[in-house]
Amino acid sequence: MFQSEYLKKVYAGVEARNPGEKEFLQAVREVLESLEPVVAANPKLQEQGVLERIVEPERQIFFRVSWVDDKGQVQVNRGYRVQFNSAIGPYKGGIRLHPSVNASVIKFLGFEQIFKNSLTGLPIGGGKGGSDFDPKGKSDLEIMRFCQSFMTELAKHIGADTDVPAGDIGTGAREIGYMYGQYKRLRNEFTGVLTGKGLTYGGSLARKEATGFGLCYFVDEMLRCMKGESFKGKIAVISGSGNVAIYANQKATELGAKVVAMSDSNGYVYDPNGIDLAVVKQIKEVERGRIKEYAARVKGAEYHEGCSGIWTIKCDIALPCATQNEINEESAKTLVKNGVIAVGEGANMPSTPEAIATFQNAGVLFAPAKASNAGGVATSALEMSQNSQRLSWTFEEVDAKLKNIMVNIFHNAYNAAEKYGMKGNLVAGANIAGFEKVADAMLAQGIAY
Ligand code: NDP
Ligand code: 2IT
Repeated sequence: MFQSEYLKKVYAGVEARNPGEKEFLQAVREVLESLEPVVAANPKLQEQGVLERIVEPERQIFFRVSWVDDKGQVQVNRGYRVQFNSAIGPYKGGIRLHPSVNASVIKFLGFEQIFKNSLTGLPIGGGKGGSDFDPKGKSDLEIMRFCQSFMTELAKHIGADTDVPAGDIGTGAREIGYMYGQYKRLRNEFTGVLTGKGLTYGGSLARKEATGFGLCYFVDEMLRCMKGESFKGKIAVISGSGNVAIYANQKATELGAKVVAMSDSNGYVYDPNGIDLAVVKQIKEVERGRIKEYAARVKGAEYHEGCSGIWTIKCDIALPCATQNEINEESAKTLVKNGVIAVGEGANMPSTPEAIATFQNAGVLFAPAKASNAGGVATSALEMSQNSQRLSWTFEEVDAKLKNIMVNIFHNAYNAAEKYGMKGNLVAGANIAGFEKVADAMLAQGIAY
């Protein structure tokens, strides 16, 4: 519970205004709890209503997306764009296409994006969008028609200096391509309005790899500085088998770990010899198939139905890279019992509050998503810079900048936690370090009376 009356009041206001939005409330509560010592030390935050302002999106756009399927039938989905905070730069954040998308999910993602984007050190504000459209089982033409219809409305609200969307669950290079084509048709303008673009039309080298690589750079630095350890010789388990999971696997393996399990929303595969990533890429990136097929193709691998079972596999390092709340208290306890030494969040909010407490109380190194998965959006900001310059940097240049950014985020989060008497608590440190820059900009820019 909150110590400060001010925080209590702010949180009660959020609850009253967003009833039943459990993911959004979960994300807000965690940040506000971390800010107790900051609020106590800076009375201006209360005087200027900074927290009441930061928990309310600047603008929310909910819209109808109608499109025609291959049978000629009209389908209707709901589109979302939440422009949460533009204090330090244009709104920036991905577009999620998944049937579970609703206002609570988009608002929790948009809210966390404010602090994550601030942590990157780059000038980007926070936003998020998406739709309850389910890309699974749809033809390429259906995906194209949906993306065009989605962008027909979204184009009215975004722009290279206003709001720059990107990928997230269900939105990869194919969807970004269709959306970019439609934006250009409508606006007659070739600008960096989306990131994660293809390399032939303004995309950045290393953006595809960035979230997974960045996660491993962060975890590597955390292991080194807080435990004198590294990925070398460690057993790792990575949930998911999408963009983040695949490139987390690649970098963890490069750094010397053996990744023995991956999953999707149906189940997980366990391969004691180490996952053969070329097979996963073929199934997931080329064929758009299910992870189950891995066990049919690779000798010695097993498939198990259900996704939470992946956390019962004994490992040193766990990298949840699928979705929110995928590690609950029970799974966290099992990981701890099996001797996990570090958990690095690749997905957004994959650990429940009880799971985080379980890890922290057991002395497990814990890298929170806002800090550890910021490499994706950081590289998106590097794509924006390249688009503005009309230049393309090499893979090595982008990758070196990404690594530097992730190492800095670790130290900023670590130092902020120490400064406020919570040494080693990277959850609090990331929330505080991300918040301080945004709060300073909000104070400087004043309030419109
Ligand atoms: P993808 O769509 O490429 O992959 C998502 C993966 O997670 C798939 O394996 C998917 O399985 C699985 N998954 C999705 N929903 C669920 C669910 N409800 N239960 C179990 N598994 C699920 O998305 P990304 O890899 O891009 O995103 C993964 C996570 O990383 C998300 O939390 C996202 O917000 C976060 N993230 C992404 C960034 C990026 O740059 N792409 C940047 C920072 C964070 P299935 O195929 O069965 O649906
Ligand atoms: O959650 C995230 O940070 C993303 N999905 C990436 C956002 C972006 O703008 O690259």
